Amino acid sequence: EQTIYLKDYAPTPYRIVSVELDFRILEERTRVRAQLTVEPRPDTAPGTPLVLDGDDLKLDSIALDGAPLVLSAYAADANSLTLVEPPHRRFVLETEVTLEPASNTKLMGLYRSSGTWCTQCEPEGFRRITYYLDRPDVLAPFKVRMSAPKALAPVLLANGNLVDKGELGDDLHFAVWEDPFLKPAYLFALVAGDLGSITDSFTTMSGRKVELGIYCTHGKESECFYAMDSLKRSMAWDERRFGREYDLDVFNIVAVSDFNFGAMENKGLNIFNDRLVFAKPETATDANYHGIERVIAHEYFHNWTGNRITCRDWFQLCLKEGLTVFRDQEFTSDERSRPVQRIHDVQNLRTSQFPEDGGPLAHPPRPDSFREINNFYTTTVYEKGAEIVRMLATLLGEAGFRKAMDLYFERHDGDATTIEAFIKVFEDASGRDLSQFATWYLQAGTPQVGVSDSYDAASQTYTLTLTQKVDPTPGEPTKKPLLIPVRFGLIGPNGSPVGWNGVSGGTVEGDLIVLDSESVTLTFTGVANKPVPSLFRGFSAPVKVESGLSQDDLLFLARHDSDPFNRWDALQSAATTLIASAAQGSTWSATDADALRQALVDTLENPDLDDAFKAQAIDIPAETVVGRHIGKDVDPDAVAEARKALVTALVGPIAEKLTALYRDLAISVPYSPDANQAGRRSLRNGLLALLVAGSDQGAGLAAEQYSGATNMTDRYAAMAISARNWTSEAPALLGDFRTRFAGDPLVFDKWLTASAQAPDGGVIERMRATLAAPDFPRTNPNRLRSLLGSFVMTNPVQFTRTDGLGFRFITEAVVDIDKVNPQVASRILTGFRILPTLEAARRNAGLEALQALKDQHKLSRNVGEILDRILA
Ligand code: B3K
Ligand code: ZN
Repeated sequence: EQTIYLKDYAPTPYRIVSVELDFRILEERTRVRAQLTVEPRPDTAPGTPLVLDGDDLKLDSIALDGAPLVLSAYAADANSLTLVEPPHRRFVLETEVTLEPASNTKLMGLYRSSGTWCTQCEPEGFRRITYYLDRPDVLAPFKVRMSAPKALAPVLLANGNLVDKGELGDDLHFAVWEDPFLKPAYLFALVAGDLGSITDSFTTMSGRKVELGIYCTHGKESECFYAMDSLKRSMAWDERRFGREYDLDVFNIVAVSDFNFGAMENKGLNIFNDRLVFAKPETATDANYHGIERVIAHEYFHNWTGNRITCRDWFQLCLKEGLTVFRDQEFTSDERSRPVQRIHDVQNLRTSQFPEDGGPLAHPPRPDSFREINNFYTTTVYEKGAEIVRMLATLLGEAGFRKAMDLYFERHDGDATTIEAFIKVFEDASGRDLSQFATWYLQAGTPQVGVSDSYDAASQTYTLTLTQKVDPTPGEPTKKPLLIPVRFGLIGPNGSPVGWNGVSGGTVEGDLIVLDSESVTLTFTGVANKPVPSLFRGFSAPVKVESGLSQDDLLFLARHDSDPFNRWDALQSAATTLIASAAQGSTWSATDADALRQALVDTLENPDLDDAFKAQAIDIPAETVVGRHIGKDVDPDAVAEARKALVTALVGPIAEKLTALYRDLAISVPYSPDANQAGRRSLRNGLLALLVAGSDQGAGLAAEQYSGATNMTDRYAAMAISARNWTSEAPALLGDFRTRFAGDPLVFDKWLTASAQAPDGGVIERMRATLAAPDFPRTNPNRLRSLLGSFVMTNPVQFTRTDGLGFRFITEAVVDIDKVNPQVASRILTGFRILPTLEAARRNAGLEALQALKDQHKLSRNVGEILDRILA
């Protein structure tokens, strides 16, 4: 298998001046004619071959400047088209290919989803549509003509503006779309189908009116309004916060049900997985509404960070993705609660990115080699990438960050650029040397920060030592120290901040310590009392902190820290430590449990905290988080047992109080997805989770909530909590849910997820039966991920069974899925990254299953790469 290296980057010898595409869509097949105006670059030697990418293509005809090419002038196969000696001047290359979109199960290129023709081109799908220089640094204006049977496809959409349309004979019609903005092929999109729609408009800050449309299956129109509202709020926010205005006259979104990931930012024509568009209270949860708002915003924000400024090559993916995730996180923080959003994002980072960064699949946010680029759309590129941008914002301050972003847009609009250029912009705008900071992009692994301190009352001196280290990751045995921004405060014995009058030994800028070497010792003078340090406020860097704080100090911070994130984090650490030590054979003292319980009660009873925050505060860390904290020789059964025991110890004495609170939090007004109501529901469901796991009355309460629920948030929570605790009611609730919502695929996904999380020994048998049912939609990514993705990522007890049944269930499923859709298969396989953390028997069972997969099957490049990296 071929590895691609960043160091081999070179621009193409030819540029594509313009693109004209003609799609003749018929029921069975689609003919694609491409006219590419091509020109050699000034320094290209005459006679240099032109090599276009293809994937699974068959050339029907080829002409140059209107004349058919003789056989000796070119070579064509499924994966490339070479002009042996193209003219040394501008010329027009015309090719024709025939596609069969209905049999395209990889869902890359042109395919059909429930009858609708649609495309996905990022990163390398355009080459499945026509021969092309399919790479992000080849930018061209596109004109697209399409014709299709009117009955099958009354709606014809592509990027840019509609410039012509009309009727043809034989019940066909056509449309012509022109996109005036230069773009790489990965942003190309086309949709043809029989779709319903809702429309609206947005007037930009300079007064231009933009027509907005959301297209969907007929009958689903009324479920698109929340997405439309999110879109308009996103457009307004990007103007306010970043001065970015939309640039075309139309912005369309299409919802399709077969899609490899969340959504795609094609210029002026975003295509969405329908789970991130459709919402109504009876079938969508608060989390679904939240997700829709976030992803609609994310794709819209790509118009500037991704489309107007794109990536030079795929190694730079983080340039657009990390930055755009940062932007969508900021949007949600401004629209909802900032601390709650921050906790949410950090929780996500810790449950998915930290495990990736600490295991066999670790890679830098800007990797320098890959075999299959689709395997690098990872949480490291996206979420760690966003943390890096957030650190830049922290270092530069709000005004400094905005100034740098303005310069980025001004300097690079229209470019396909690099991480280096991005960093340079921040250096130029701030006057700071960011060369050490840039290491965050180039080095894998989560830094571990150690803390030690001492206080000398006589001299009123406080000394704080911070150290950093990063464990080796695949291919990177040694690590460089990073520049780590540590936002901090010192808290005195009475809970209020302690000041100082001088500090030496390192760089402190206001409330920011710049940790830029392996060890920094700061000496603060004029410190009146022995403080407790509150470090990494707002999670100012994506690191693991070994704070060395006692349970007492943690619970002190949980009560007194002025930083809400650290209050939450202190509770999480306190609980994680207790569960982890119990899972490793020690027991917590009754005092520890009492103190933690009291801290939880104080949090619940604090009138100054909002419900959504309280819900996060009482959320006892998941088994996977504790397992990660333990790090090696993990026995997931022991972790699950210890967690359950702690919840039981915490809840036991206050079960009545929690039940009363749970009852008080019921909502009597009609459902609304707004942050306040959602926060109240999440607190109530958080209490339910505690009661089900830790008391006898919980299971009954959940069953009662399930039957009485008037919205999906409450109904799903009741069912999922019951399933995760495998209560005696769980099978009945799952059964009812399945029939109650039969026929709604997105609700079926919820059932699949909850089913896959059941910790009982029968879960694998039940999943096998589900998959084997003749009507199981085995080519739909949402269904497969809901069942198998949830199982590998959130059911460690059954997935990592010592007898290997869980591992083999997954490898067998991966073999089948790989034949249909390699991207989905390889994503599911990444669940095996957990192996190095497990105790030997489980680890070996997992390795055996992987080795059998490797030895016995011919696998796609996608799956092969992941497999080899985990086995390495
Ligand atoms: N840019 C797309 C992701 C494409 C994934 C290809 N495997 C959606 C997004 O990040 O916004
Ligand atoms: Zn993105």
